[in-house]
Amino acid sequence: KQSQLSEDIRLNQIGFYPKAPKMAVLVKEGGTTYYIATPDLQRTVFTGKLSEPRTSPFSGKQTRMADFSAFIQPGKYVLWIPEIGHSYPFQITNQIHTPLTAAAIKSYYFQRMSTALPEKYAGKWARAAGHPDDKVLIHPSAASTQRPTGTQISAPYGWYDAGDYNKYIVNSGITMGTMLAAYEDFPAYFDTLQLHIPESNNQLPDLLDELLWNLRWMLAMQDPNDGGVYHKLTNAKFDGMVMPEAATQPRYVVQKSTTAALDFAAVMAQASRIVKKFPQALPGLADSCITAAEKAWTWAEQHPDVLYKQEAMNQQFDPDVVTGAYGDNKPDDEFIWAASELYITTKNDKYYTAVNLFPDTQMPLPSWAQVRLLGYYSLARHQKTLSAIAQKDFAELKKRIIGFGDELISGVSAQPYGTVMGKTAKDYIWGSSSVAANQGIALIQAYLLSGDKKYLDYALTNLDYLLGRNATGYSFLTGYGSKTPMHPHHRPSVADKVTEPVPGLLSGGPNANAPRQDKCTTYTSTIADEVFTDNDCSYASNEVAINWNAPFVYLAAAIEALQYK
Ligand code: G3I
Ligand code: 9MR
Repeated sequence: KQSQLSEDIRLNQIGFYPKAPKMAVLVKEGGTTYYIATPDLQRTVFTGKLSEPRTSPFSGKQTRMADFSAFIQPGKYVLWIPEIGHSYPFQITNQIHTPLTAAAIKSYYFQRMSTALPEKYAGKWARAAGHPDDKVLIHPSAASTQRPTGTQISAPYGWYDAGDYNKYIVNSGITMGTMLAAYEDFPAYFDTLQLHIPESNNQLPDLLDELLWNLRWMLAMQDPNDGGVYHKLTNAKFDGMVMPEAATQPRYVVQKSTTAALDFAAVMAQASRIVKKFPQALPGLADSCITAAEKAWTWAEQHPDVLYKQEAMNQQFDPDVVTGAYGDNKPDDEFIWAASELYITTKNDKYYTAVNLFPDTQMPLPSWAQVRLLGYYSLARHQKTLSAIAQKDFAELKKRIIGFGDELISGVSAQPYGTVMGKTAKDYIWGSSSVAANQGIALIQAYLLSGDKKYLDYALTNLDYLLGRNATGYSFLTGYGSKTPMHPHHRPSVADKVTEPVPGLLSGGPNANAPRQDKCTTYTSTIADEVFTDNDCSYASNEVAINWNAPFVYLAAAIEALQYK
């Protein structure tokens, strides 16, 4: 009998709700019976049979499932297969994912710019302030009559985008939109969620306090002279792997773009109606936000195809800017998202009629470059308050969102890990963890519109995926799980003297193309769902990013708020 730990048993390394599905996956041959046992293996509390083998379409490897959903007794356990060994310990309890949900939001506090993080809030990850961003240069690509090249503007605060030290409006857009949506869908859950941040004792929910840190920066990215929005605030080149305070290269805002203006408009419109509920704590902010949103929208209507093309920009202007591009050559979906949010907040039909809401039959999964569904989700969420013009489309919206849920879940029960994530190798792109999380959000939306619990169960399979039920064996959220990334591509985590990386950050996850993209040499597999390396050279599989953490926050919070009682 094997009583040692086996990494061949893959499961959510945190645990399970008493009354929800519970699955583990064995990726090795041997054994037929499994036991749920106390961690000392002294007492077995449940016995089950492993399933018939399933074959991975990517590797041809076989897996077998242990479905112990019928076991509902709270406690701390391992899954034990005498011929194989035992799993990491896990817990069965209600609120199992609340600590990690709070940590995933708190990770944004750790990404704050222009402020020191004192030990009181940051613990051993305390650090000095970086990037005051109060003397930001207008790059020649952004020069205007009122703001010629070299003009200084102030645009402090905001979050570091990822493992780098820049801030990008497009990526902030989907990040803010996703977390504001989480708040709109589950306000009661967030109203009591404590993050232990400097604002924790004020009148606002901590989540909103954290989002305001980035909102205030975004507002400063709008040129008050014309309503246009600078695409990003950045160094010319990426910094070395140093702490924020040591990264002191000149900062620029670069040219305005249509996608930045529209993502900005969407976020400001959405934020406006949310902060309006807190007039005492945030006097005037709702009005500032909606004014900013309408001005940005007007600019975008006048400039519908000012795309961000970094190489072309560098042909024309100096210095060359080679940081993240977030270039996107199709602003149609940004128009749909911005129009939807503006319409919901202002109730002005002109926004609704400005776009073709259903340009095709596609339901494209959200990503930084594709935000159409953010508009759909918001319209569905606010159905009851909308005018007749939108009511007539509601049936179509509902049909599409539920249909998308059906498409995501079809065939999943035969998948090697039984997760919605990974039905196709195409899921394993740069930032694949956000693919899993965004699929989860789509399923939560299908659940909210249909009331059919199967969508909630399938959403949970992707949370399980992210927390360890996957082909790499990692729980991708730093600090949460028995095997989590220790070396993410995250400058503070690399440069500080602390062994553990900053907690609550979601690693990008397996990316079939990663070795060609980051040239890191420690990958050990070429199979799509396994191309991952816990090495800080691996920005294409092991970086972190605000737009990946955000759907994780949504998914984990939604599942907690809706948890199976
Ligand atoms: O969507 C296509 C897919 O259809 C195709 O099959 C696949 C093949 O590789 O590529 C997919 O596109 C990839 C895309 O990410 C997926 O989102 C591109 O190849 C890949 O180059 C692209 O990577 C982006 C990366 O920047 C490089 O530009 C990531 O999305 C984006 O998250 C990442 O963002 C960076 C910022 O630039 C800088 N800050 C850090 C941040 C995170 O790494
Ligand atoms: O650190 C950068 C990371 O945030 C980006 O995602 C990545 C791709 O744009 O680039 C990283 O910076 C690397 C640069 O592209 C090439 N030289 C090494 C840099 C740090 O490892």
